[in-house]
Amino acid sequence: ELAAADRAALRALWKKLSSNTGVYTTEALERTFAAFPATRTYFPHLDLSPGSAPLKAHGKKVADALTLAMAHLDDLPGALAALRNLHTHTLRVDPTSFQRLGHCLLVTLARHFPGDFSPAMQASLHKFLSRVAEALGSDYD
Ligand code: ZNH
Repeated sequence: ELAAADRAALRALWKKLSSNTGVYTTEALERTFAAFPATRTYFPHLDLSPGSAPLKAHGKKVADALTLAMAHLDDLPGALAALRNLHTHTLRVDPTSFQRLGHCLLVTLARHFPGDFSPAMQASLHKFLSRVAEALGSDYD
């Protein structure tokens, strides 16, 4: 589970992102769609070209959900219950796609916050993103 040290590191990093969370999640989405084109298939109705308005809008929604998750580190399943319903029943997102988005978010944050990205920070963030993916409906670890 998320230890006290994980939680403290995660909260500190998220605080650093400040009001720019949407910028980073949008970059993570761009990286995901570029590096793993199969993930695009969930968004046939959206313009996913880099910098597009729908991409930014979606990035902001994902960022806000992660901010909500950060505020409920001891109850991620509870905090994300409604989104779980969406991702399992309606969208049927596969575990691999969650893993890929998580991977790209790690790369994005490592690039923007190199000084904060110790192996311990990476491990805490990986744990967090895995728990979020689990809460949203995937079983991957
Ligand atoms: Zn998701 C949507 C979150 C992952 C796909 N999403 C969504 C939203 C949110 C989210 C918040 C919105 C909702 C409403 O509106 O109500 N996601 C999220 C998160 C995550 C995710 C947090 C992780 C981390 N997703 C994901 C993935 C995928 C997806 C991986 C695939 C690839 N989503 C999706 C879709 C949608 C969503 C498709 C819908 C969009 C539109 O707009 O239509």
